[in-house]
Amino acid sequence: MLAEQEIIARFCEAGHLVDPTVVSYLRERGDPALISGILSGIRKDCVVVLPSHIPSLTPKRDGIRFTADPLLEVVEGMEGSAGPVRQIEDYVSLFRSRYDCLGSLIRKRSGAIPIEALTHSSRFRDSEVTIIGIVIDVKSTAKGHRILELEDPTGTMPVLFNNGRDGFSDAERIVPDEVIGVRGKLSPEGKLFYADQLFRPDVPVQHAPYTPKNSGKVALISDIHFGSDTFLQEPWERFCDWISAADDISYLLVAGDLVDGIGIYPGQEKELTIPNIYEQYDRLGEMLQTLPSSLGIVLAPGNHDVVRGAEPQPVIPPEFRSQFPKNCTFVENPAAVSIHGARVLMYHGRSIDDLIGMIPGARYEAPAEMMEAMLKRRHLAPTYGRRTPILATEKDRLLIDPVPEILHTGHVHITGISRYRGVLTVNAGAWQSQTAFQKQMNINPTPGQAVVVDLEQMEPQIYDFLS
Ligand code: D5M
Ligand code: FE
Ligand code: ZN
Repeated sequence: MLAEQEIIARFCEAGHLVDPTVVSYLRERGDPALISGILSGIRKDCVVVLPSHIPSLTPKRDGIRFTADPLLEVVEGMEGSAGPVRQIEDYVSLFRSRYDCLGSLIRKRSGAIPIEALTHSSRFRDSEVTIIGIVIDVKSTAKGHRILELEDPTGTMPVLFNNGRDGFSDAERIVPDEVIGVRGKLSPEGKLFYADQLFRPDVPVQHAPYTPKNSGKVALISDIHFGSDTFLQEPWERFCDWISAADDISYLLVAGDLVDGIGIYPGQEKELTIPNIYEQYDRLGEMLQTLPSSLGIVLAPGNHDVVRGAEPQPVIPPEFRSQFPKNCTFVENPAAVSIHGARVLMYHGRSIDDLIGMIPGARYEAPAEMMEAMLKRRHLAPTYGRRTPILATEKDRLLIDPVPEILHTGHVHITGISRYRGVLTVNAGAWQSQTAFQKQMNINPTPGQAVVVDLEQMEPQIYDFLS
């Protein structure tokens, strides 16, 4: 096991600074010989050792690309794939599929043993080992250490992270139902696993986003909330006029809460200008008819839309789509669309409320940090049973696999952008001003903004239509 300080010191002694990505790579590999190998290949006058100096960190693309026509392709979450509500027993296959996929991502970087091999024999009693499992429970002890119960298909094991250890802040951010690997040792009496190091499935450090050539720009928005009395008609119209004139924008993606819906919260009828759900969609469709027919529009549902709330959410059904123009493509929540080969993972973002409630220091004003939390866990909604309803499906549909070029969410009504290991994360704001509820909760939205991404450069830009 290599500590961060130890790695930095080794490079420092040799007269170099070292990039944090290289440090985290070396921590994960845990092999001191690797540092010597790297140092022997570095020129003496090199100031900072970067990922590009290390052959095994050369950029690699993840997954299959779809670079042929059509230019817009729904890769996951096309109409009909969400499936019906299933039996409660299907949660077993949901979590098994989560463990298998995310566990194998961790296993690629760190050999692991089954929990059963630790509990049923004394062979590994004195050695450092890695176990991988789903966190079935996690809490802090009276002394501020972190204790959790880890489960794999062979057994369960209580795991302790000491708060005096290097990297404890990562352990503080462990949430229920995420899949992690822990490296450490079993206690002498065999009842507790002392963890030194935490592995998350994460985005590979060498992940290289695909940037299509001559692909133009895509506008990312969310949460139109059409039909609500707080819908911002004028900023919306300014946006529509602007995008109609913007020849370089080829696609408009909307990450859910297309309309305000009916009966979503108690007393909602008093806050609606259009109290009929068919009419909400019809009027929205008519507005979208005014946009150029050459603009490809992708529409996903959110928790205010007419479909079931449990995720994956199906596409908006045909009976609500009659007024939408032909250039609209309806997708599920979540969905992955490929635009000229660049993958955009669209997710409404209900789990952001849950993550903010569980991760120390998380704030509504910085939603992109929660998107990074999703990417580290390679899961859009890691925790089951809080505010994000998740359906029992045979395969876990909320996994982040493969890694997208862009992760596009909404829901919290606050714009936020970041880049994590080459993935651009965009939480798009809303077209609804602060609601009475948000005022009570002290949530201050940033409405009337669109984020435009140049796909060739992967550069985002915020456009404000509020005034
Ligand atoms: O959610 C917009 C934001 O406001 C999101 O962060 C959740 C929060 N919100 C809104 N209504 C509620 C209720 N009733 N309980 C808890 N949190 C809420 P939206 O999906 O647009 O309603
Ligand atoms: Fe919303
Ligand atoms: Zn929402």
